Amino acid sequence: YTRETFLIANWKMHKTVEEGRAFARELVRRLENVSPKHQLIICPTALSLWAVGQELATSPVMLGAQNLDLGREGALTGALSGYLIREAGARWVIVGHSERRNLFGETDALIGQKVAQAFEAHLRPILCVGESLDDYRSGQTFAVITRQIEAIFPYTNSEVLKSLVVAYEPVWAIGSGEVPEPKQANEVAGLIRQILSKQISDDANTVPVLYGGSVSSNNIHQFLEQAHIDGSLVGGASLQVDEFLKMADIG
Ligand code: G2H
Repeated sequence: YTRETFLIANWKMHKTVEEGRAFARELVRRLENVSPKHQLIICPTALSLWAVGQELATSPVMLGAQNLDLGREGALTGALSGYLIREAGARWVIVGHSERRNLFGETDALIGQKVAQAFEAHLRPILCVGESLDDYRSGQTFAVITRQIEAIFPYTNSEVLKSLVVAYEPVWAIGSGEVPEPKQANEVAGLIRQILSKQISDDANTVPVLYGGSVSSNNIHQFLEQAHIDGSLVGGASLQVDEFLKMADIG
């Protein structure tokens, strides 16, 4: 099976509009005459989406948001719909990042609805799943991942599910400098595809599954060489253009 491969920058709550713009401008300049071997996506803060998108417009680099809220438009103070995100130039959106789950109290059910809303707004969702340290230590990894993936099934049909991207991010590996054994991450990525196959059978073989959590240019290749892993979602190491290009194998 051939699958798309990705390098996705999740800037989290970093970079002002001007800093985001400067990064994008530099990235576009460095990518002139280069055809990247992965699809590159930058996910800045919602505030910088438009400005960063303008800089990226003439390049192959795509734009993504880090979150979306339910609804299209209406009396929802502080909320941002998929529709507005799409209008601002994004084609992708991260859904269910562990920081959204743990720090903002997002439940499996809400995340399922957000995935559905993303599809409705013509955004491709990057669904994040991952077990906590306690889950990991008590051997619950597979059970937790299964629950998190299956939670989106009631809200999505098999047609849209084919264009899902999943990022496996063990919570204990996020921003900690600790990473799982690449083989172990590969096994979970395989499991993710197996769970998806219950819903979309063979099409699960074309759903990209990424690894995320303390990835940098020092360790990315050991993950990318795994059969079930199709790229990476990167936080801290995605904030510098040099490091980002290094991870993409572009000097
Ligand atoms: C995991 C990852 C990006 P970091 O959250 O989503 O962040 O690479 O900083 O661990």
